[in-house]
Amino acid sequence: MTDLLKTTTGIVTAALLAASAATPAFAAEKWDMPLAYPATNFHSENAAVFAACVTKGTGGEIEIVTHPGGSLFGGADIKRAVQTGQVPIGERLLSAHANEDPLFGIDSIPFLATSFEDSVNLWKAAQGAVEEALDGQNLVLLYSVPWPPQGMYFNMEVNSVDDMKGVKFRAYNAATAKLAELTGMLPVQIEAAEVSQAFATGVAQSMISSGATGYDSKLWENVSHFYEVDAWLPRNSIMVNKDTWAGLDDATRKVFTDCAATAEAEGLQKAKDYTTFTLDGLKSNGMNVAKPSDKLKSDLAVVGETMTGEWLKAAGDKGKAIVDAYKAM
Ligand code: PCA
Repeated sequence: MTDLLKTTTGIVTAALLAASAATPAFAAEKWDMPLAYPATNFHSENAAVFAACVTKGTGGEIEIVTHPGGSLFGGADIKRAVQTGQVPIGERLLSAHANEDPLFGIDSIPFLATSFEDSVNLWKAAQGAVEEALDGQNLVLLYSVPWPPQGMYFNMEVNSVDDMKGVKFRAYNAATAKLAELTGMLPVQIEAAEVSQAFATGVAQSMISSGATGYDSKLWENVSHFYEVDAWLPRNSIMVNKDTWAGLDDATRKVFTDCAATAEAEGLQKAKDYTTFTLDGLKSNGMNVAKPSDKLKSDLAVVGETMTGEWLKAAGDKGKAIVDAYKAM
């Protein structure tokens, strides 16, 4: 290389470095994403894939970092953290906020939608109204994925609602607390991250949840029975702060919505796969996994009717329109 060329190369390199320091090709941002459930749970794995999709799609301009297990914010605080911009994005079980708007509890009405197929249809009927309610709270919904069907855990055989009287019951939202109340159990609100401890210490003796959360919490260490009552399939919703969203350009938003559409579809499939995997896991760890007796089923149906009536009353015309649209599908 001639001296002249060396010098020229040096000048060009220096100029490029100076330019990139002054005006970086992009302003890389790290987005912390709190998740309430353990890293090995399918929702958390799905969120990690979504995060990688956005990071890749934006060329690293926005790097989403997931924080599973309630390690950054506990489940109960995630929605507020996103609303107020403490974090730009997060995942939350929306039905736990039905006290703010009954529409958030649409996915926890007993025996309204009891299969994955029903859950998808109910969501189709409800999505617009739920998004509108979230918009009013400074939130933009990105995607939503159901949990497996909800069944009941007990540390004894249970064949009727009478058998449940006085049992200490772990609740995760208003609907589960109401169910406990109507069946004579004693509800206590506990996030999934604390479920193992609650059962180990006797604070809780029963809960309604998926095989997934029982499996994640190694519930076989403290309970013996899981009844597949298929009461409902609650959903996790992934939400972005609306002000943060407003600051994104169209191309970036498209990366988010494309990754979200993939995550919603793949999350649904993961939920189905995880249902079988975790129910098998409960069985192989010694639990009795069974369909409810006819008596238990009919007892719970009565409780379901009461709760459906109460929800329809609370949710008014908007709620009725969703349920009617769903039933017409
Ligand atoms: N697991 C979560 C919500 C619904 C579910 O299946 C929990 O028990 O907290």
